[in-house]
Amino acid sequence: MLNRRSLLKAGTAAGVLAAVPAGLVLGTSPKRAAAAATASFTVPLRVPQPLKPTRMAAYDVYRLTTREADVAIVPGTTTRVRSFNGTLSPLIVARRGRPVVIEQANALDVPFSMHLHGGHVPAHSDGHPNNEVTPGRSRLFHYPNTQLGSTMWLHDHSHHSHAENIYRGAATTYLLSDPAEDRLPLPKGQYDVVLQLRDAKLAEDGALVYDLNGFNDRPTFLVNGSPRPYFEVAARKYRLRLVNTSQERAFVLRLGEGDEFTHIATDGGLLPAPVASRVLQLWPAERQEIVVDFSRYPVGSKIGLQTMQTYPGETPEVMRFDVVRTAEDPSSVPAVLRPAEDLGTPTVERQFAMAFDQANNQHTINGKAFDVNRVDFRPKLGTTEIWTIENKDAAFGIPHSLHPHLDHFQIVDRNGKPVGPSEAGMKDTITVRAGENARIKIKFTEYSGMYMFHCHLMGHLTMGMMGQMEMVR
Ligand SMILES: [Cu+2]
Repeated sequence: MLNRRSLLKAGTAAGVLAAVPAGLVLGTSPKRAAAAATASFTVPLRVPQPLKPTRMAAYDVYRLTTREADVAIVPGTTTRVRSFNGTLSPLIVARRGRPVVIEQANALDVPFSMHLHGGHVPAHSDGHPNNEVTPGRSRLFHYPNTQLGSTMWLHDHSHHSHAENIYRGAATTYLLSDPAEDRLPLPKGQYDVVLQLRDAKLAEDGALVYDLNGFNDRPTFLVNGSPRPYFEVAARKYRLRLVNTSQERAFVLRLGEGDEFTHIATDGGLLPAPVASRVLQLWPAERQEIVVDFSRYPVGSKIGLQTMQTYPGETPEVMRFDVVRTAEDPSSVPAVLRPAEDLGTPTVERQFAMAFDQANNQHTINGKAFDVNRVDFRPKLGTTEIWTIENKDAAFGIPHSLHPHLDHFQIVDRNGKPVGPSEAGMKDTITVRAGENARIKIKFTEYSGMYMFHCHLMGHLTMGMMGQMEMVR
């Protein structure tokens, strides 16, 4: 557990991180342990290949076994990880309109409660901590896939092991393809690539070092489980699906010398319209998708992807794209991607005050830490609500996020001002910086039962920043 002093230190450093303009190196020196030394761009990117269903009927059946495995992260060493099916960053590609059933067998020695982050799924398949799969047991998860296409991810939601299970590698991208989206001329096939980004601390022997409070001492960036890899690309357009599976790290990404790319999608899928961008924020649990046109670079070019928010001593490089060949490119980014949804007129308002409770050394929502025996509120299905999220930790400088399960939302405003076009899409996780506030509009539909809402910074979540809501008809 954290003591108060280390937590306060953590809060201060996080605040500095959140408040300082992009490009600056910030904060106090993180403690350094002997770390596995890997030069940047020496390891090729692993491109996740879709898992094959074990059975195909009216739905696709997958078997996911959560278990420990030894994998090569740093060349010459092995790293013991917690994995799905023994690999880092596997991929499930599902199709809208075609249900998926996953049989999850838990071969770890800790409980596991699988949650499809971003999934519109029945309560019994949502990974509520009460539905943990204990070691040696298995459980069926039913994902109807009736929602619009998007990039989601699977991770543990048990209330005691989730942070460490995610840190030790158990994170699977779940890509929901969509026939309507397939008709758009966006890059497809080998030119549509998932990039799972996270930070980590690796010991000299390659072991993952886990410390719930070590958010500023995870200097190695992994992309699909490889440290600062290079990726050989053709001189044409690529769709890159970025997923941040970090415990607490925000990536503020820049390509090359601040080169332009096209932002096309976020948590809930395609934006209403593409947005020409040069900086991309990717907070924990968020997804952002971009199209990069590598035809603007001559063959032989090497283009870095960097994060502009680093702790002292960190290397800002995340990965590198090496343009190695030319290729045909029939793809394009249409001016209209997906019309904004009309969520209706809100009739219910709720407040979410996110704050660190110094006296009790816990993180709270509306003054309360998570209690599995308390239902915080009961939304009526089909009703539109406005939620005000207020980050009360200006003094500590701690950012917080809010992730309601079951349905996506729209951001109405931040600090009273309407958000720009890059935040105009459907979201499922919103980060609010210290002392700031935001309003979201949300409408829960279809499934009754118990669902969670919580901060997705894993240290905060573990220290109580979660509640539960019961959907009622
Ligand atoms: Cu938080």
